[in-house]
Amino acid sequence: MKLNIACVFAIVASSALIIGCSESASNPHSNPHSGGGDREENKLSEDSVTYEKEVHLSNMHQFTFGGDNAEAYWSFDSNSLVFQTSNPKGGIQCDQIFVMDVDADGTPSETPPRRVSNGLGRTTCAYYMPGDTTVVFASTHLGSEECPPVPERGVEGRYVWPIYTDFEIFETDLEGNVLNQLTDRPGYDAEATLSPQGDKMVFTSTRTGDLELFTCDLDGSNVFQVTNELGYDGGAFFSPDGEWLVWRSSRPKTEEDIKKYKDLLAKDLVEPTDMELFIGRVDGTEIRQVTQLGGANWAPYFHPDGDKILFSSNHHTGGFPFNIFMINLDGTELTQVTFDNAFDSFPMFSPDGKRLAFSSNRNNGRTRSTNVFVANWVE
Ligand SMILES: [Ca+2]
Ligand SMILES: [Ca+2]
Repeated sequence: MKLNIACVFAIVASSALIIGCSESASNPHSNPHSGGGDREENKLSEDSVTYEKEVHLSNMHQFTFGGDNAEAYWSFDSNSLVFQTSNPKGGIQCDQIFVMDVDADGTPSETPPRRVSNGLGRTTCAYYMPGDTTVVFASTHLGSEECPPVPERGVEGRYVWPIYTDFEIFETDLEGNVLNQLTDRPGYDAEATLSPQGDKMVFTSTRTGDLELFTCDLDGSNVFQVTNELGYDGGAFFSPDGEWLVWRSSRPKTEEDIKKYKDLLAKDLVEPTDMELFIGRVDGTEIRQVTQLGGANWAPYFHPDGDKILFSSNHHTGGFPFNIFMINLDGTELTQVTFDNAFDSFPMFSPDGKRLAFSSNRNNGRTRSTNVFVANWVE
């Protein structure tokens, strides 16, 4: 059994290296020391899911096993996670929303994860509402009850993300009953997250013709546009004091890049390969760029102190792996937090500041599975 896994790993590792080399050849930020094998040897033990260099993480536990599990975000009481899962082999053809509980010692509850979306259409980006008895997430089910088609690769075969215009944001209880529809405008509305104070929501919408951030009250009223520059503005989270936002942006500058961006957006697609992190006040003032790293810098989340940001990036490799990094708000002191050789992303601190949830391809038996992990944060 072990031999088989080792063989599969060798094959996967060598093909990953080929992809990595061909993609990083054109990236000035590529790191020649990013080979996969070294990192695997850094694991603390054969059973461990933690790598030796991951000094900010301890007591790490794997919470899902198989399929594609991502965007796991904490409840306000720090005892549960809401996340999205697709697992065609397990009968989940496209992303649906699940919740699962975290025991007091940071291990998975014996109660298995349970679905809270209604099983229709595709869903994305869920977040607990204050009180932890309802969640918000985006769903395409009003457009069609089937899973929407996944787009083929874009220009020159490059990776693209679909911007499904059927996405509207809904609030449901934990049994899958839709209680409220919070958006009702043509175009994409998704990626809702809440302020830690539980008084505001931020989301991404194409209602003005570009991908922009908007805030609103928790019933969907008082919509306010935060960003208005050309490029992908999305995936926003509030600072611990609720006064700032951090998000990912693309800023196409050349005529050629602007045309490419607009042409893709007209087809409801976006290329997520060139993104940097921005912060700004919730009223849209004092917007500034935090990273200038190159590659894809995304999935940002504020450190509980409010003076640093954790995020996922491939600036160091130009392709794979993606790892979680930490950086000061002024762009200094870049620190690598995770060291898996494939994919680490979606870091989120529990509201009590004790734990980090994230999604990773580590320990997946050399499959393509992405799973949810929870670790204690070590300062
Ligand atoms: Ca809409
Ligand atoms: Ca924009």
